[in-house]
Amino acid sequence: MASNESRLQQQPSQKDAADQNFDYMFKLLIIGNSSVGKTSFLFRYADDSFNSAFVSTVGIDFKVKTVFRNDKRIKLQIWDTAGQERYRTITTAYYRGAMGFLLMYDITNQDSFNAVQDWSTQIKTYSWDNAQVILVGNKCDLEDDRLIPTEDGQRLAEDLGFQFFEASAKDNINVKQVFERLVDVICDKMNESMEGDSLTSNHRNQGFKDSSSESHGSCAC
Ligand SMILES: Nc1nc2c(ncn2[C@@H]2O[C@H](COP(=O)(O)OP(=O)(O)OP(=O)(O)O)[C@@H](O)[C@H]2O)c(=O)[nH]1
Ligand SMILES: [Mg+2]
Repeated sequence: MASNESRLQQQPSQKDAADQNFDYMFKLLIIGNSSVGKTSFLFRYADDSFNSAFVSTVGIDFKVKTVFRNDKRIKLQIWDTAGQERYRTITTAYYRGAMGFLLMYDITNQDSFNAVQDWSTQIKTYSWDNAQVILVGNKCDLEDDRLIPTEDGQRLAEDLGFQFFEASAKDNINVKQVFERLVDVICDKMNESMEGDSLTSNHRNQGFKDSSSESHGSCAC
């Protein structure tokens, strides 16, 4: 549960973490090899900030963000995992109960793409069957250094049954869209399984209650 010092200051305040004002809580995880840009992606989404220095995550960290769907307040509790192998036991312990995953690779890093299959297996092993996954090819601003063609990412996502985006935390490309899509597919899945007890009802079945004062995502419904 540690993170580097400079980023600790930007963790959600205790007030945010304790705020009970929400209708649903979605637990999301960002996973993938070290240095693919998981932390950068989360900081871009939650704080609209970007740091070009690489400070590898130690263990696991999280941020909260609130979005709205059908006038319902959905608190996203977004866990940023360390990609380094040595933290794997800690990070996989957090998979349980996650409703959605961003599985990230770096379009300029072949190893990170090759590892996607293994990360997918980790999801199947440690999380719910119903967990929704989006495959994200990050660093699409680095077109000159690209090693993974877009089509390869698309094909792999199709094979694994995941949705697919290319994105850039640095240039803020598709960052919000990825999270919005993940929320949408989770909502769709919930509506399917609830059969009528949909998001329009006052259904508070999630374990945490919390809210962020940060900016709200727009409703894409
Ligand atoms: N050009 C470019 N660089 C990026 C992008 N996203 C992240 N980076 C850089 O890539 C490096 C690694 O980013 P991190 O976000 O720390 O990577 P991580 O996946 O969290 O790594 P671990 O914490 O070790 O698992 C940093 O130097 C970032 O500035 C991007 O979209 N484009
Ligand atoms: Mg990190």
